[in-house]
Amino acid sequence: MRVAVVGATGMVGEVMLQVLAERNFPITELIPVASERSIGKEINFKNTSYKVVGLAQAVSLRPDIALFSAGGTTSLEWAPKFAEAGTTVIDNSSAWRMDPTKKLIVPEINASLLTSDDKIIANPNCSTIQMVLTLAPLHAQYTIKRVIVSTYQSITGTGVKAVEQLENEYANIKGEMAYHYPIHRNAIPQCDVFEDNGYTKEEMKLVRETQKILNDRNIAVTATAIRIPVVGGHSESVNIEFTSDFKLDEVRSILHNSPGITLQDNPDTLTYPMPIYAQGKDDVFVGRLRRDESQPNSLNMWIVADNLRKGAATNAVQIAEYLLNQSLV
Ligand code: A2P
Ligand code: 11C
Repeated sequence: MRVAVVGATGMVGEVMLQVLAERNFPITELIPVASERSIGKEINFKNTSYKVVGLAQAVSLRPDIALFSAGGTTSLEWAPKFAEAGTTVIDNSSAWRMDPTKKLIVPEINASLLTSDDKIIANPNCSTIQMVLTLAPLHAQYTIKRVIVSTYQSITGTGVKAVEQLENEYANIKGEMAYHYPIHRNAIPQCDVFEDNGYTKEEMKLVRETQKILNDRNIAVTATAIRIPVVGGHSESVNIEFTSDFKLDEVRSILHNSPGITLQDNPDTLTYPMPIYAQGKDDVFVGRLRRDESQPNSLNMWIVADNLRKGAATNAVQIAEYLLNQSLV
């Protein structure tokens, strides 16, 4: 496979390269792509050095697959050009996710929707991926009526600038601000921009993308997304109301047997998921499973995942692996 990584010098792009290498994705030629200012820069991949190229040159090289993580504007303009040249694009931005002609894929849930005609495939938002991965098997069993989610999101979701802001604040250095407010010793109740309804775009991604991936517009979702000074991953407190009742042990066993999920749930041993332990791992970690005693058929749980891995790079590479294994590229 000839694979382009668009945004190869960015936070997610770098993890994409790591994940491609770790999983031994069969790459015959790597094409690292970034903005004009990075052209010519050397990128090391599996002990070989590759030179960063610009988008136009990358299109002309007609890679088999292009993994995009260079922002929505770049995706909107350039993904169609790659697609037209015959390249299959897996796009990590929000540009195409809600386009009814594009598929929004979490491989464990809905990869079987993909065909060789899908030339632009959308990778969901990080906070959505970790939540839907756990919701999907429970929805299949008990039918979800409503989800209430509050997130505690890592600054790595914002990119390099946010990590620099936190480091500067630790060191008491005045520098460029990725957020409107300090993030050290703080919790900012705003991820992404506000929409007209008073929710942030991040919160509405949790609503809309969940319904699209689970292919069920009847699932009611309401979200509050918070940025906290953490680097290892996103955490989520999730309350789920089902149509039918459940047994807690059965929920545990469903989650335990679902691919991509690690159950960490034992109050006796203080076992529960946390971002410092999720960092660098591909699984989604679930714990603090409790029946919501305030109303029928309802469950509380806590979900943690490395937002740069399963939330972005790993999910994108798994889509590429599926395409390859099914001979769709
Ligand atoms: P560059 O390093 O040249 O700016 P992050 O989200 O961590 O800030 O990374 C964004 C990634 O997207 C980087 O690799 C960045 O390249 C790339 N990028 C940003 N804007 C463009 C653009 N207009 N064309 C191509 N790549 C871009
Ligand atoms: C965050 N979820 O943590 C974002 C980052 O829609 O792909 C990724 C934004 C997106 O702020």
